[in-house]
Amino acid sequence: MKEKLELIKHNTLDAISKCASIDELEQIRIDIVGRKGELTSILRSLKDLSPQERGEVGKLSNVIKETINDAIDNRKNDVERALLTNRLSEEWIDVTLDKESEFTSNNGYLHPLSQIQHEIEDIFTSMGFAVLDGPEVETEYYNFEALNIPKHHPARDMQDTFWTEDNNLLRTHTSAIQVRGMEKNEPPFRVIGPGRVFRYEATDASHENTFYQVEGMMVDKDISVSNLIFFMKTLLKEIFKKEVKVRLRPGYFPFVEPGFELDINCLICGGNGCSVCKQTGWVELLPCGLVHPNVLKSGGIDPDKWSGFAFGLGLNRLVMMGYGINDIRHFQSGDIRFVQQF
Ligand code: FA5
Repeated sequence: MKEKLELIKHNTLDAISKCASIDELEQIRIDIVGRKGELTSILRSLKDLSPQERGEVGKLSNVIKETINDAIDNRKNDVERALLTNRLSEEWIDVTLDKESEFTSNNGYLHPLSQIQHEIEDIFTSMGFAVLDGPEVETEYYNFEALNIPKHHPARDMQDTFWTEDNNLLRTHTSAIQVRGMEKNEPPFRVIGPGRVFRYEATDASHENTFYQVEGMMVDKDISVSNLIFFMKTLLKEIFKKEVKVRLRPGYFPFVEPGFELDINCLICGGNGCSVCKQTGWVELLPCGLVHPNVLKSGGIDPDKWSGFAFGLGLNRLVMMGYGINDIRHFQSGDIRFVQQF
């Protein structure tokens, strides 16, 4: 009996040492020391032995059982460690790979309009503005009525509009985001709203039917034109990294009073006149003004307590000025040679 036990021990330890899988090790445990295992059956049959033999064999069986259990546990630890080391070496990522390597060179990059939008968001968030979003398909209310442009008002003709069959429209300007901003925020607040806008108009070197704007709005106590000019000048200085010649002239927008057109000296031709500035030397870039009391009212804000400024920056023209691009139609041309330059 003792030899039989020693043989089981020898064979089992040998099998354990060669085993490389957790499941197989568990199977060995079941087969040898489990409830119906080989060793357990021997222990059960001890009753047939003489009392002296029973004592010796019982003791030996228990020692062997313990040895086998320990060997299985140790081997399991070794196997688990080996599996983990394997995984670590297979799933290893080289975070130090340099930018120019094969891995990264085919990644996409941002369109110049997205780049400028992110830059403007950074400039304004650093001055305490929150960034808002709004839908591209808008209701008449948000695009016109809440902005003091009621039905049949001639100012609707200033922005040729794409209408949908259910009487909604493709927003003609990001000013619709102003209204949503007023509904969402209690004054005082400062928000900007970047986005794509659409107009039903003929295209030329400086006009597109689909272009980008960034709306801005600040509502606080005693806001004046000098607050407006400060923020506009800070923006242009940060964008162009130099002083740019600007001019402010009266402009009519029903949602501001007074309203202005801020033009910058054409950076394509240096002010001499070209197709982009329509030979005037100036490019209309940043209409702005003090928020009309009716607009504050439609946003649920008391115009006797609060005042504000708003602006609507045309992003395509801004990028054109920054890079000397002489035709706005390049932005949507889908020509990879154009976008690869930025
Ligand atoms: C507006 O859209 C007003 N919502 C701006 C505004 C906001 C005024 C807040 C006052 C207060 P306007 O239609 O001028 O205004 O457009 C604003 C800017 O968008 C223009 O200065 C120009 O840079 C750009 N823009 C307008 N039409 C086009 C077009 N067809 N193609 C490219 N850019 C355009």
